[in-house]
Amino acid sequence: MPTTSPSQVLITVAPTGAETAKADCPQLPTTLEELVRTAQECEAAGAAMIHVHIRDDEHRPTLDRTRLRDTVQALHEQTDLVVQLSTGGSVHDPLEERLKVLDAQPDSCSLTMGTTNFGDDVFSNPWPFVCELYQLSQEREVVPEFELFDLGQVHAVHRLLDTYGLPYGGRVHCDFVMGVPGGMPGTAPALVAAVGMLPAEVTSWSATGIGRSTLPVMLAALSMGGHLRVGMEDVLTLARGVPVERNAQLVERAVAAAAVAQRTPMPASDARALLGL
Ligand code: KMH
Ligand code: ZN
Repeated sequence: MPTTSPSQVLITVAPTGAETAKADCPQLPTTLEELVRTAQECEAAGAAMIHVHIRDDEHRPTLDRTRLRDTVQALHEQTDLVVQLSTGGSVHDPLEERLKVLDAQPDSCSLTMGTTNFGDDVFSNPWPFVCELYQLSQEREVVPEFELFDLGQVHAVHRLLDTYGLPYGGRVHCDFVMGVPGGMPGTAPALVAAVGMLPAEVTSWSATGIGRSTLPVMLAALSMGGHLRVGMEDVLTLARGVPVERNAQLVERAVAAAAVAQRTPMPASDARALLGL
């Protein structure tokens, strides 16, 4: 049974990602200090969860386990946010390294439900890897967020739950990542189709649209009672030619859009109940 009010909206911030180079976007939070400051600003603006990709000293994506642990610890100490580590990493990360992300003991981990063309690259998620990561999340008591880039991946959630049962915590939270070149488009009809295919076990879902699909997906998700993911992992402009300067601007915009739909940002404590933490 939902313990949170339908008038609330869970806002997840994905502040960094693995695709944008610091040199191209100096305002991208890539150091631990920048990440923690960003997390605090986004929490103050209304975010309840943070989806984390980390960078090395040269600002390149890394899955270094010590850094991941330090990051989880710093975010826990300095914010109340639910900390979700990306197990997607970058398109170049080996599958074995991605499994080891759970060693850093996050609250939550992303779990992508299938392989997707990702621009000119391939975001590889073979079925045996998906199953291994899922079982590891159950064993380590980490709540997965199922990342769904296309309709086949929505169907794969049925298959996974039928085979391995419910996630740790007993709740099932999905996130539609739309508008990736190679995945489903970031449009209202695609979101309607995807939500209609979710298994009955799903207790909550959010959506994000990459690039110019960010606003259509946000507005469609709000109108359907969904939750929101925003952040510089997904979009780098507020409007054509207007760069995002701080991730908190994207959270503030989501809060404003939610207010039009008479929905208020969910505090992290309620997000924990929603996700089964
Ligand atoms: N960086 C993308 C290849 C996730 O975080 O789990 C994968 C991604 C999904 O961002
Ligand atoms: Zn990610």
